[in-house]
Amino acid sequence: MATITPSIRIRRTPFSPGVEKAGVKSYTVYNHTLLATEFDNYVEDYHHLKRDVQIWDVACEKQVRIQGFDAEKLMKLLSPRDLTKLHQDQCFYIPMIDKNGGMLNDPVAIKIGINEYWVSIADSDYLLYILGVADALKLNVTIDEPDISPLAVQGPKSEDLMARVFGNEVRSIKFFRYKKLLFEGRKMIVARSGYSKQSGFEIYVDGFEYGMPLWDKLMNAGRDLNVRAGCPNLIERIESGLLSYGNDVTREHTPFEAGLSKYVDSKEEFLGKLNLQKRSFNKIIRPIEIDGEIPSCDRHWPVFLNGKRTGIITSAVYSPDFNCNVAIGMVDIEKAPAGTQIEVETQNGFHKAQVNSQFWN
Ligand code: THG
Repeated sequence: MATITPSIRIRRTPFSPGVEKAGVKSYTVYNHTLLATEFDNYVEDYHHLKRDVQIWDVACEKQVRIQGFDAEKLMKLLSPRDLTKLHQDQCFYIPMIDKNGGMLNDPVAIKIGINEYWVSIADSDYLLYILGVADALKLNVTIDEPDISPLAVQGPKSEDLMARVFGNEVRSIKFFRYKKLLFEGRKMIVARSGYSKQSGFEIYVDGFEYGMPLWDKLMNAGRDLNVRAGCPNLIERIESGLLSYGNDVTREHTPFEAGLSKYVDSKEEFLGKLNLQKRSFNKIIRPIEIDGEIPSCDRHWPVFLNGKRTGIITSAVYSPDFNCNVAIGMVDIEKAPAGTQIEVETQNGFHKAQVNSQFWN
């Protein structure tokens, strides 16, 4: 197998030495930054995540910081989600759209204060878009990418491990809320969130130099909990229906097609509002079960209904717990409801498949 040539453009993170020491097997590149994809292998990593606790270097989830008098105004212009409901100790998952209603990113937004928000971005150069909007509208804000690196602690034993390092206060943090807790005298945002459904936390590590000390402290404190280095797991995230921007959803799709309509509820003006409301849509994200042995999903797999194209598969993998191949597809909303028998064409040929309603709820 060929490897990626290391260079400055492909950024390392504060936790890279820990990831390497743990024996990372493969990486992807996300926001121009290294992101591990496998340590042991997808299946072992998956069972371990669902049983124990893992430390994830997700520093690639870069923070776009918006500060200043117009910060809230700008956030409301960018977001179809009702941000009047976002409290000062809270995070919101938000679809972000362009003027035509197409998805540009699906970050987690964090309200730090009246005049400060962090946008924890998915894999698109979303800082550039925010900067363009702010400059064009002459808003009174500064926009930058601070030295803040998310570290995720995920898995059923995550709360016990976090309590050993940050104290019992972590136990009272509610889902998608945060507290500012001390690590080595430095206040850091600790949220109950993360890119898995196995429960967990994200620490927004404030300062590169705190990265490895925190990594090591968590690893040492969790030995008897069988803590390991991990990463977002392909199998677990498809089972859980967590979308991957750039894979499952792109600018071609509205939040409705992405299955994110519950996050479109802003009553105020936002960029693209009218076009989003006017734009018709006939496709939607659905869970799909594919028969037979499938290769890795590194290209769109066409989906057929009675021999006619009816959509695409964008992510797929074998799930040991569900004992079938789980997939995410964008299919015709009317012609392919749950239960529809379809066919999927992979690089290895045709497979019988079924639109499902069961793995996500
Ligand atoms: N954490 C942080 N930043 C991120 C991600 C993250 N940025 C990039 C990427 N991941 C964004 N994508 C998602 C997708 C789903 C969720 C979070 C980020 C998620 N969704 C919950 C769910 O679907 O159940 C619920 C969200 C809600 O109710 O508001 O967790 O993982 N910091």
